[in-house]
Amino acid sequence: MAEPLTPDRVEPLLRGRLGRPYLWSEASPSTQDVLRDADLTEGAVAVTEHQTAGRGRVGRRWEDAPGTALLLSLLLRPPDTAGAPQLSLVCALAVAECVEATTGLEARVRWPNDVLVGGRKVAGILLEGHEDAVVCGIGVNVSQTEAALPRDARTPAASLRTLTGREQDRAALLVLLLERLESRYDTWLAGGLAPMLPELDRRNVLRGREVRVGENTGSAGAITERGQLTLTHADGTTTLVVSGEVTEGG
Ligand code: BT5
Repeated sequence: MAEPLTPDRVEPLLRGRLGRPYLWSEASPSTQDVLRDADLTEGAVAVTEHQTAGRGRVGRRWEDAPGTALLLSLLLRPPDTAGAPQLSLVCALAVAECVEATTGLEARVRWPNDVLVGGRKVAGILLEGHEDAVVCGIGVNVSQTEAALPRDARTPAASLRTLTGREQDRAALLVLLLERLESRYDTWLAGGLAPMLPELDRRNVLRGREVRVGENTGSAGAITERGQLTLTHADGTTTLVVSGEVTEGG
C-alpha cells in the first residue's frame, strides 16, 4: 500500500483554509458521514484510505482499493444554498484541472458530476446537503492497477496510473486539489458559474452528443450559468435540464 495520507504528512503541506480541520481515518464506511457534526466549520475535510460503503449518486456504490485513491469529503457553508447544486461543476473543474496538471492529459467534465480522460471515468463527485451545509464528496482513482478498477462500471474506469503508467504522490495531489477547490469556490462565491463558463464549455464532454436525461432527449449543448445542461430537440426547441441521469445515445 502507498504511504497513507495521515495528518502528519498532509497538514504541513496545506496552504489555504480548506483542509482545516483535517480528519483522517484508515477506513470509514463513507467520508460523507464523517462531516455530519453540526459544529464543524467550513473547510473541514474528511479523508480515508478505504471506504466500506462508499457511495455514488442514487444509491450507487463507489469502489476503491485500499490506499490507492483519493477519497475525500469537503464541508462548505455557502451563504445561499439555492445555487449549491452548481458546486458539483465547480468541484469537477477543480478535479479536472488537477488531473490535467498531474498527467498532462486532457481532462473533461461530464455534466453534472464526472471527470473523464479519454472517455474513461477517473473521478466522481457527490453533493449532499445538511441544513445550511453542503458536503462535497470526491473520489479520484489514483494508483489502482487495471485489475483493481471496477469492471462493471457504467462508464469504463481509469486511474491516473493506468492512464500514465506512473505512480502518483497522493499527498501532493490532495494538497493541489484543495488549493484548486478553494480558488474556484472563491470565484463561485463572488460571481457564480459565469466566470467558469468558457472552461466548462471547453471541457464539456457531452457537447454535440445525443443524450437522454429523464424524459428529455436531444443534442447536448452548453452548460448555463445556473448549471443547467442545454438540450436541443429534433424540432429545434430547447430545454434547460436542471439535474438528472445522462444516458448517451438518446
Ligand atoms: C459518483 O456517483 O460518481 C460519485 C462518487 C463520489 C465518491 C466520493 S468518495 C468520497 C465521498 N464518500 C462517498 O461515500 N462518496 C464520495 P455516480 O455518478 O452515481 O457513479 C457511480 C457509478 O460509478 C457506479 O455505479 C459504478 O458504475 C461507477 N464506479 C464505482 N466506483 C468507481 C470508480 N472507483 N471509478 C470509476 N467508476 C466507478
